[in-house]
Amino acid sequence: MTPDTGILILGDQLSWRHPALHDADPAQVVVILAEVAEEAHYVRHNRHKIALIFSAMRHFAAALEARGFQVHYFAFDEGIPTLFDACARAQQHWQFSRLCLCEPGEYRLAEQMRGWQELLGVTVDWLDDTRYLDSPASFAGWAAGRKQLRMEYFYREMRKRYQLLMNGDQPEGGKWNYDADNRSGWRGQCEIPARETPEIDAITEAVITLVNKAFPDNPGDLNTFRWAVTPEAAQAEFDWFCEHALPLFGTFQDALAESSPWLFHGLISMYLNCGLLEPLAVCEQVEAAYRDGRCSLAAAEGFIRQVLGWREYVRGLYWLHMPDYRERNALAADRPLPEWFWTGDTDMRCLSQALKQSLDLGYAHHIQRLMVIGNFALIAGLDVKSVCDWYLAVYADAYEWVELPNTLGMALFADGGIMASKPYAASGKYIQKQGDHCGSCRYDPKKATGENACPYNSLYWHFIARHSERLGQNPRMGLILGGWRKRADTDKAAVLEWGEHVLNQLERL
Ligand code: FAD
Ligand code: DLZ
Ligand code: SF4
Repeated sequence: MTPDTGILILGDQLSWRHPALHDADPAQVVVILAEVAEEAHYVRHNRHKIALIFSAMRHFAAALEARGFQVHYFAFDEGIPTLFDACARAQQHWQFSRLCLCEPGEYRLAEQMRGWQELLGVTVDWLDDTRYLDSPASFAGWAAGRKQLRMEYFYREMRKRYQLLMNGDQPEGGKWNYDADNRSGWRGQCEIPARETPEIDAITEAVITLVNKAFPDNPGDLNTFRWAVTPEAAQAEFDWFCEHALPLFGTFQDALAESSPWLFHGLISMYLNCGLLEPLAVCEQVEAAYRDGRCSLAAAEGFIRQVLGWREYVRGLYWLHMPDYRERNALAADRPLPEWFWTGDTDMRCLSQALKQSLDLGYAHHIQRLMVIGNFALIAGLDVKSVCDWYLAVYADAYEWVELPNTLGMALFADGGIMASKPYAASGKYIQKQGDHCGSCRYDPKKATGENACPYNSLYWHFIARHSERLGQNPRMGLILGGWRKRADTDKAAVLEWGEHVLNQLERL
């Protein structure tokens, strides 16, 4: 039978819960998947991200066929420029009269897709992405009329809505948030469990060869490719996390370790974001681990807050504030990105390690992204657009809906406080407290001036001083500003002068 409907499935929508697949009759539809130049090139994506998506797309296509679906797959070497071209070619071939699209994760693509009905001359059905736990419309309703948006209140609503870690209408354990239990620094207190690499099959091998050849200038060392590319393999990774890492996830959530890029983190954002794992299912599995006594309440709550709270909250903010959001630069930060952001070659040990693993592995955990790399970009006043493009490029889990609010809003405070109630600025003292990098660094975290002084220290005070007027209006900055103002004038002048010196030689740090 000739299909009357085309269904486009994007590289980050590889889920059986895709709204168009839900009750589709395989005999009536053709599913289109396309590896295209525009999506692969709109930033210098990490090779890990491209390889993960292409391999997961190819595996998903095979699984669709196994369930009886007709699939029209465009491989990268067919040279299809855009997703629109792929749909147009598939339509010419199959002559379907209806195309189903599920709302994409990026504003850029959503804008393009709005013109497709007219350009293709077929009916385009636009479906909500029901894989998320909140919708942009529902978030806008929650946000309407509130003077200030805060994740914590949104999160409480979501806990009630999904009855996660609840006793009736009360939070399990009597408190909503156990963040205070989740701040231990890393001093090698215990063994970090070793992780195994999921199987690399012939499909993934072929994709790795293709990506190495077609993207020679992109970051990413595919000799270290370690990502699952099917829902089953991603689930096995998550099961491993629940058994081996979840019990200490909360305790070391904010830690930084020389010996491990992963610590006790989930390594699941890349799967949640492309459809291989479902957010509600992972939260339920973690709650079950807590209820069975396999992890503490602080660990379970800490994890669920990230997925049910932060992840949905940033998506809500993105759609609420786009397209203006990406133009914001509240602190007028415009200093060029040092070249070493693309190599990791800096003597700052914490930063070098975070940059190198981001570039090579396509992964850094939250505190590296926020308090090592983001914090440096914030206090050095690096150009907001360049920093956002860098984050969108280097991580295997990066899509604008989640990258932009986290980078522009949370890390750079460039939205003026929509996302964060105060800038996440910190000196070397914080990094020293949270981890063990400083012992291997040529800089001294206790010094603020002089050749071996930790650059984070003078840059931090330079940041506070140059934005003191604006930050003075923020009650949460009162103590810090008060402390700064009370310091002796000579002391302040020396730190600021050194900070200026550091800013003038960022490339050489
Ligand atoms: P875990 O520590 O195991 O956490 C579990 C899950 O919680 C994550 O997989 C993720 O889905 C969710 N989560 C945790 N924090 C956040 C958050 N702030 N926003 C959204 N989801 C969250 N996450 C992305 O998925 N893509 C990005 O492009 C991205 N860019 C970021 C940029 C900056 C500057 C910062 C500060 C954070 C960014 N994050 C991003 C959020 C977070 O750092 C990653 O989700 C997390 O590090 C992924 O690793 P994990 O799966 O091991 O997470
Ligand atoms: C990130 C990405 C890449 C690298 N390549 C493709 C692709 O070739 N085909 C595709 O359908 N999707 C790809 N993606 C994911 C899309 O960029 C993503 O769907 C949009 O950015 C919306 O989130
Ligand atoms: Fe990072 Fe400063 Fe510590 Fe070096 S001394 S590792 S730059 S915090």
